[in-house]
Amino acid sequence: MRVALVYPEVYELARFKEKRKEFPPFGVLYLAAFLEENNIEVKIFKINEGENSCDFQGYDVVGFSTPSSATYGIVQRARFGGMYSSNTTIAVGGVHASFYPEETLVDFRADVVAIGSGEKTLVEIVRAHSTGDFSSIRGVGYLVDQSPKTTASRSLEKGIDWLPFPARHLLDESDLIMHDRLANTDMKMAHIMMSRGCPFSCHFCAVYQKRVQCRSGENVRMELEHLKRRYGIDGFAVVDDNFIINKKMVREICRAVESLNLKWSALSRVDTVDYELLECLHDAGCIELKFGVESGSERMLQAMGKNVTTNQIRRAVNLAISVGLMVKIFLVHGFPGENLESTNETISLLKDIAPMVDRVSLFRFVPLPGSYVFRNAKAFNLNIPDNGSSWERYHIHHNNYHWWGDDEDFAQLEGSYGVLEQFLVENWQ
Ligand code: B12
Ligand code: SF4
Repeated sequence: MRVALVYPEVYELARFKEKRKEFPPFGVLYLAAFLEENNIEVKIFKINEGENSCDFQGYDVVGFSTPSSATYGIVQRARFGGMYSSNTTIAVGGVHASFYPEETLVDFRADVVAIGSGEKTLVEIVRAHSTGDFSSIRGVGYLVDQSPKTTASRSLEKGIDWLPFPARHLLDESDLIMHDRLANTDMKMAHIMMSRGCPFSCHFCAVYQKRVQCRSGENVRMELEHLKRRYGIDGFAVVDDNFIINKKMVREICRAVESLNLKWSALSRVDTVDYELLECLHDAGCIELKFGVESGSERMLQAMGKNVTTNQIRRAVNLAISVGLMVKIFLVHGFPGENLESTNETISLLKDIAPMVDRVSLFRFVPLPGSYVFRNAKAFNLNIPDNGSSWERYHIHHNNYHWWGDDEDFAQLEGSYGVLEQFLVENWQ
């Protein structure tokens, strides 16, 4: 059996305009590793705006990964621009397919769509290739007489130590090893995932898996030892959406990696850290913590369902600095209800914490398909384009798009975004 796995390289959106490489595609790397562990041959194909007519002849299963809705169109074009053998099984998975399996089945003319975590599902799909009968596989969608049908969801194991390490050997080293992605250093580094899932429900976020699955310290240490030996890394970045959820796991990982003498960074909410835990991170080599701050306006924090206060933000930043960590913060501007007043509140918070904040990333709000705000578009008064085509509904792009409110709201939003952006440029660049 031969499987082709297809993933979209970074999409030119927002700050990714320069086409710079960000993280490796962990979804397809884990899928490929699990296929190999099951003695199934696999090759990874990268696609982007320009390169989307691949030759898939000779592959029994072609699996398309839709990591975000933003790349839906690119992946769709690759699906229809490719050359196939006559009996190929077309499978689609990823965050977008998980949220919208039925539309994905139809739009991709797919034989089967995987919903959620895909390793075991894909191996079972490959085994069902010869019969084309996917009905006994959990966590999939398929068409019966042109109508989409989904099977019962797959239960998630408590831990994920059973997963093989991502099949990095299938990609070029330049896709994996980077030099300017760890805090403000130029250290040779790699990315690593230590957990899956996030139980929080921030309204703008489209994280699919709510249940958290962790790795043990020992398992993480083994992967890092491999990365040190194979690629000679000096550091790593934890890519988990929200690394600090299970404090016991975090402490265990810190203890396990401490003696490797690697420098690293991770993401966290502001309300899950305490002094003792931050010290533990620092002692284990963590040099930078990235906080999802989002806004300095209590009203906007509440509207976004963040469930944190500006006092918690100040406290977390102070604590991180006091143990010797560098701090990066993420901001979101333009969630429904944002105006000049809330933007000024954000600027005022930033003025207070500026001396302690090393780096800032500013994102403009977009209603991500699958997020709470997208699913409750009416309640938030969102203008989601809808002419009946999934492509139009899901192709999220933001620059200058008028997502909510009237012309006056939009003018105020654009003006206040400019003020905030200018403030960041003056203080952090
Ligand atoms: C790493 C990451 C990135 C990297 C992408 C790296 C790459 N080369 O693909 C970077 C930083 C570049 C990035 C950019 C963007 N990202 Co991003 N990103 C993530 C993040 C944090 C982790 C993805 C990941 O590796 N997950 C771990 C793997 C193991 O899970 P997985 O990818 O879902 O794959 C599993 C299953 O889905 C399934 N599966 C996947 N593919 C397939 C295929 C088949 C055939 C089968 C059977 C199964 C299957 O099996 C896999 C293994 O279990 C996710 C959050 C998240 N937790 O998923 C956001 C996330 C996917 N990103 C998001 C967004 C919005 C973006 C951007 C649009 C941001 C922007 N403003 O520009 C861009 C778009 C880039 C793109 N290529 O699409 C959103 C997507 C929401 C949505 N509905 O669109 C997410 C969910 C963040 C969030 N919480 O809201 N991103
Ligand atoms: S923004 Fe972070 S904390 Fe909130 S739901 Fe998404 S991953 Fe979880």
